[in-house]
Amino acid sequence: MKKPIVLYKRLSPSLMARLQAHTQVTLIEDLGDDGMAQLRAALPEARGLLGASLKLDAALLDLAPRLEAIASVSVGVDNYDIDYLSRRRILLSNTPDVLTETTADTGFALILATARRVVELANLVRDRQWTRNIGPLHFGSDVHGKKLGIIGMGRIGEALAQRGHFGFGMPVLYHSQTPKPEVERRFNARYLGLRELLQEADFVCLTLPLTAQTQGLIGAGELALMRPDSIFINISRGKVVDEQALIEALHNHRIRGAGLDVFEHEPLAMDSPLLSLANVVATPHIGSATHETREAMARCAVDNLLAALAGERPSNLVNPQAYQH
Ligand code: 8YV
Repeated sequence: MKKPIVLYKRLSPSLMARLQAHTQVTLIEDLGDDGMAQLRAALPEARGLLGASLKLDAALLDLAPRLEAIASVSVGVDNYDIDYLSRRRILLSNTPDVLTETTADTGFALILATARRVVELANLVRDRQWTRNIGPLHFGSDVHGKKLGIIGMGRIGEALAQRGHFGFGMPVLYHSQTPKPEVERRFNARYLGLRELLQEADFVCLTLPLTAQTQGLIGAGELALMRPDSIFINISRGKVVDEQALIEALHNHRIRGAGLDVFEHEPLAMDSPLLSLANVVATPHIGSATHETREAMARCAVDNLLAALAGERPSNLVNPQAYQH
């Protein structure tokens, strides 16, 4: 018998065919009121879930007594209550590695776009305001040779360090839970305390997961340690930062600018002050959003789900304590 699963993210035809060959798929694409009602109706029989960007809390998963596995199409797992899943022996998998390089590319796109004011000045051209040679009023700031500060030295942080060190000749500073000697060797990186990094870096980049320990890590006090000519980059999760404090620091030019791909609430509110600040480059959570990478992530999630439903250990198991061989 094919196990019933619920898919809450559209897959490519080939991956959909692969899932349908092995499972009985219910596809829910729109997670509005109707979609959520459909999801709740499908949960009682569901053995597996596959998707992303949906908080699957206990209230929802209590509706799924037969659930065996969740395959998240993401590396971040802050949408899941891992203790709850482990108590119920529900296997949670994610898709690390396949998105590392693409997300680090996004980080550097934001570094360059923010430092060189690319969006603001491209819009000046588009708005037919380029009427004379660009002068100091429109100058940006250099990236090459500047100090790249990375908070969170995991896979994506390392990929960012690689780009900065080899690509732009940037001294790499980093802060993480534990020092990383290999990273220091490969990129001549220097481990600093959080306060020292915030004071010394020209670019402060967040590449750490959202956890109970990192939520609100960067508040008004931390932002006040940054220099007026430094730039803040966030490609991790919006809730790692006190967004109101960041808005005030940007509005009062206590930092030069910010490149943000993630926000406390997404989509970003239409009346967010961040949308009115010229020194902000805001992108709609596009960290891993390329055709190639999202297909690779979905393929990885399908592999993880089919393995889990077959009683095997998925390659990217987030909660190994839930696995019974
Ligand atoms: C997207 C991400 O949320 O992987 C993550 O944790 O934040 C992004 O890649 C995800 O890819 C949505 O499918």
